Amino acid sequence: MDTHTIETPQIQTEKPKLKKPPMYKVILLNDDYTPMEFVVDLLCNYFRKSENDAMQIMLRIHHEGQAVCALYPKDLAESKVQQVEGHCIAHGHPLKCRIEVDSSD
Ligand code: TYC
Repeated sequence: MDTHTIETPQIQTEKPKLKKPPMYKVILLNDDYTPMEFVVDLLCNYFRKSENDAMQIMLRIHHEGQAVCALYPKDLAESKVQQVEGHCIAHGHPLKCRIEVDSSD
């Protein structure tokens, strides 16, 4: 054994790569039956949109078939979908929404 060897402490120079938790898009889908006014109210009440933004989003869904309404961590996105669909069912409207992982970063 070499008694003169001095152990140099290992210093971590690289930053630990901390990954942010993935975010999920809540996407509302178009249908032919849910009234436009109901969708606007829903966007204001469940997604805290202004009346103006809610109207624009509702029209985008109506014309393009769907639109992203919000980004949340997975558990919040899932519970938002449940709340929104529950509200629609309670009022007899077929509006559906889904979530999709946001792969933009
Ligand atoms: N297309 C519906 C109508 O003409 C309106 C609508 C908009 C429905 C958005 C669902 O997610 C929706 N009454």
